[in-house]
Amino acid sequence: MPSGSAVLCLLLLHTGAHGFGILPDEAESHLEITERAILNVTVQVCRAIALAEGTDFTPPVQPFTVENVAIACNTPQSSKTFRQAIQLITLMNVRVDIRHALNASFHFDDENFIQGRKIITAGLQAVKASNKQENYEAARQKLGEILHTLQDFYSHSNWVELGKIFPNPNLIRSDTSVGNLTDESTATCRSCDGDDCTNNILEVIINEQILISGYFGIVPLVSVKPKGKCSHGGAVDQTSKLDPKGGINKDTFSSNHGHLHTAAANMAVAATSGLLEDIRGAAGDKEFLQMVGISRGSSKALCFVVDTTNSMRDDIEAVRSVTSSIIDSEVGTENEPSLYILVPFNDPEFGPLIKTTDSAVFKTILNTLQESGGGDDQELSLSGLQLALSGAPSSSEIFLFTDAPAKDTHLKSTVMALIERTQTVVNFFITDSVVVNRRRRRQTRRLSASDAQLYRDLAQMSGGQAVEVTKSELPAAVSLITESTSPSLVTLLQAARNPGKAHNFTFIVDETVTNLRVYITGSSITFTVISPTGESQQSSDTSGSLISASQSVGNFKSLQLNKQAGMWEINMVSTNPYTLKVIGQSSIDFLFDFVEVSQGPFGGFDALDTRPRAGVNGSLLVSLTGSNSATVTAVSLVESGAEEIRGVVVPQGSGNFLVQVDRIPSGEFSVQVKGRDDSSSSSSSSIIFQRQSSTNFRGSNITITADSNSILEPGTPFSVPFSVMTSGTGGNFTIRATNSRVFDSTSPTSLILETGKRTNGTVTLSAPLNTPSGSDVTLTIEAEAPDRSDTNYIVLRISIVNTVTDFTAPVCERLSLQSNCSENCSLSSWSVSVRVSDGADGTGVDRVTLKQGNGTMNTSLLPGNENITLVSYNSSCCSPEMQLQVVDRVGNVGSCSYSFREGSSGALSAAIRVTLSPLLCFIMVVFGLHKLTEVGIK
Ligand SMILES: *[C@@H]1O[C@H](CO)[C@@H](O)[C@H](O)[C@H]1NC(C)=O
Ligand SMILES: *[C@@H]1O[C@H](CO)[C@@H](O)[C@H](O)[C@H]1NC(C)=O
Ligand SMILES: *[C@@H]1O[C@H](CO)[C@@H](O)[C@H](O)[C@H]1NC(C)=O
Ligand SMILES: *[C@@H]1O[C@H](CO)[C@@H](O)[C@H](O)[C@H]1NC(C)=O
Ligand SMILES: *[C@@H]1O[C@H](CO)[C@@H](O)[C@H](O)[C@H]1NC(C)=O
Ligand SMILES: *[C@@H]1O[C@H](CO)[C@@H](O)[C@H](O)[C@H]1NC(C)=O
Ligand SMILES: [Ca+2]
Ligand SMILES: [Ca+2]
Repeated sequence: MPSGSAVLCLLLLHTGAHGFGILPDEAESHLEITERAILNVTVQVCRAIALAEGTDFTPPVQPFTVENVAIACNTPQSSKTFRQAIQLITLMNVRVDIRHALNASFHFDDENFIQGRKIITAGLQAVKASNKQENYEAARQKLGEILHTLQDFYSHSNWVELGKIFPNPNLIRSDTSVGNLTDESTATCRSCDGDDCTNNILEVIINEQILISGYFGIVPLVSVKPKGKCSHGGAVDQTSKLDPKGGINKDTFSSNHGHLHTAAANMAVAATSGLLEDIRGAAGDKEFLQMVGISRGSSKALCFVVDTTNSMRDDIEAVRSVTSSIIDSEVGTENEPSLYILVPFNDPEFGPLIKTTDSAVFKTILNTLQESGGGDDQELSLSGLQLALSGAPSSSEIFLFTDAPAKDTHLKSTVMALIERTQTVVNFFITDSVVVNRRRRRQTRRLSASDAQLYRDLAQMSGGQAVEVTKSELPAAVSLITESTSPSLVTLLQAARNPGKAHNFTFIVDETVTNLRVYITGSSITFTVISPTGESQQSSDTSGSLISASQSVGNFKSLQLNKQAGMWEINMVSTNPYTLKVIGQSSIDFLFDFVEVSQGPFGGFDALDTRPRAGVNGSLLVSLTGSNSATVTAVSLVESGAEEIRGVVVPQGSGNFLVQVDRIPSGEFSVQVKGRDDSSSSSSSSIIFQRQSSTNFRGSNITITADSNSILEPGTPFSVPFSVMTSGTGGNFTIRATNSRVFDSTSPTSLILETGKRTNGTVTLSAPLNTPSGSDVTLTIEAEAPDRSDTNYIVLRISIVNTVTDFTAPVCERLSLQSNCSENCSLSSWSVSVRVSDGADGTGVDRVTLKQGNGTMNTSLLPGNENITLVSYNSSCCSPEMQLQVVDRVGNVGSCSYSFREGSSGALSAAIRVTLSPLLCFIMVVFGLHKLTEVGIK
């Protein structure tokens, strides 16, 4: 770059965003626009569901919040997963400004309308395909990316200046014109009048309704634009200093067209709502809610990873019986798991991942699970776990059952990476297996200490338990742990000591916490519990008043504490390794991501898909869930046996807090949050609370970057370029690239790194041709230091989508319409029959739903032609209108409306649009609408 130093200086001075802001401030940011639209459409969906079910719906008060919308949807227990989904979508949105800052198409700059729309429509197809496969995580990621581009349109183009009052419907479809475009040689702007840019767009552009956008470039002396073109504007944009000077963006109030900022932001909210409505139409209401993290029941997955080799008969039986009891006691309650996942593993096979929302289906699947084979006495437990970690929703709890060592220990670091990235808790149930020895005697075989240690390590870093029991103890152990899988489980404290060491732990119990429990794993441990009022009870004392129940099985102990708000203490005494975890139920919890403050032109922060940098400062984005009034007062990183590292907390609005710490530890640490809720209904004074991450994280001196916002097409090799750097000692680093679906892949196996210098590599992946569209694959790229003391990784979720060639929605053709409607509507009825087809080149009709109308609808396939759906609708005349929503197999959504009323515009315009040739329209007009409505249009 010729003028590098000048650029650098600019980058340091200007940290505005490009597009609507990416940090909340007084103007509307991408964050706020996205959240407003998601809340808005979610309310519409919940209202429609309530209406369909005949239940009451009380809309939340304005302004909508995650909490009040979750309550209005009758799913308050979903508020954490709802917040989590919105957070992921907004972080992916913001990332576009950081990763693709200078790519004009992502921001509709430089009049790049066709390419900009392509980003939106291709991404939208991927979102729809992912939803169809229930891969909501992948759907959220892609959705965030395309919403950025969609929203930028309203700030960077002249749509608002053209006087439009509705969003541009053609940005989300590929078979239409984006608008009236112009060529490179047409002038669009004049220079602003000093600071006044209110009239800088040429009248001819406005009068002829021509769609334009601003040019943008950040390199002084090098950035150019075609003659006469408008610029984006603002201090960073160098093209705005060239004639015609000034710009047209509406990013903030102080932008050149800042007077239109609010109009543009509102239009962006409406456009985002429109895109979400299109996704809703393609997915269905219930599925849309799942995409945004809302579900009936607990919003939690029940996820089992089960060894199915020969010796596992008893364990499989235990899984069956505990699942049955969970399902039987919780179906229909708010504790019911919203998703059931099973991953079997054996040797040499593992998988597939089986996922269902239907508890009856899950029971059947478990009943057909049979033990067999296994070959030698090591099994592919980590392969099974890797698959489960890639397919389960993030923050899930996984239960793994085995009696054998892992054969695939090389996956340990990959599994750790996935646990850290998804913040999943993994519990291991390790049983003694019974083997027949050479003398034909039955003998109990226990996992060797080193084999068990692998499982213990993974359990401990994930915040789970490694329970080691005999087969006969297993059912008791499983029910002890699974009975606490409640939707609102929170962690108050978790710690581990290895080697064991006496330590006094304290934790705050707040008024909102119920069902307070302590889990301890380890052998020969004694402890004393001390309550906030100073009462104490020792582990050996069975008659004390603090511990209301205590159960032990194998190396695992569960205590139930009598609730008392305030500071508790537990004094652990042991020389054996142990883990300690204090949990309870509460609606108040927190979410967080490690983020990196961007060095790019627009500042902002980007969520990390890697371990944070060790030894240097770092940032976290923390948000509280379950309360509108709670606030974060302190965040610290807790390293085992070391001093806590306290962060500086800066509120960001929308319930988000940016936390900056001076140093990310090199060793294992967890994240502890303390906070206060001043306006709680359950107490007059304020509530002081404490929560801790389940997951234990690590920092690293290695940084890995890779980008993969493109889409993997089955049958076509897909490249993922990455780069690795270390701030520690260089050398020959080991590189591992692992994908969750065992797709063919190539990657370097080592890279020579020099301290502080980036080194590039490429992973290629190929999905077999028969991979279903909408699947996803998790790719983990790891780099390990030569002495194996330091590892980092990047975890990428890549969507797999087939090329779509069907861009049009199914069409309706009315076959007949009959009515005998009279004055007394309740005594008369009308009916319509409609033929729905997706055309010869279409993918076929997937779904027909009744969007409006109180009548009954029946659908059937045309005998002999499965591509045609026949719809018959009968209704009382009191409900004079009906609307069908028709969706094809790739999610193109259309609608048709009918009414018995003569001249009803909805019915006729739809009919004309979808079925009539111009000649017929003409005939209709000539003959009058009345007649045709009665005879029906064929
Ligand atoms: C294109 O221009 C015509 C005539 O100037 C106008 O009527 C029409 O609304 C414009 N289309 C769009 C999408 O703005
Ligand atoms: C809310 O969403 C609906 C579609 O569900 C849309 O018509 C409406 O414009 C949106 N409201 C706002 C304020 O954008
Ligand atoms: C824990 O506290 C007790 C008193 O409550 C004290 O006697 C003991 O030394 C403390 N243990 C540690 C490891 O600090
Ligand atoms: C990072 O490097 C520093 C010094 O070079 C070292 O002390 C630290 O242990 C390293 N951290 C990791 C995670 O390897
Ligand atoms: C780096 O290590 C790998 C395996 O450990 C080895 O195959 C490779 O030759 C080494 N590269 C160099 C340049 O030493
Ligand atoms: C590594 O990749 C980056 C980004 O793709 C590129 O800019 C850089 O030149 C590459 N470095 C080397 C040494 O190839
Ligand atoms: Ca085996
Ligand atoms: Ca179609």
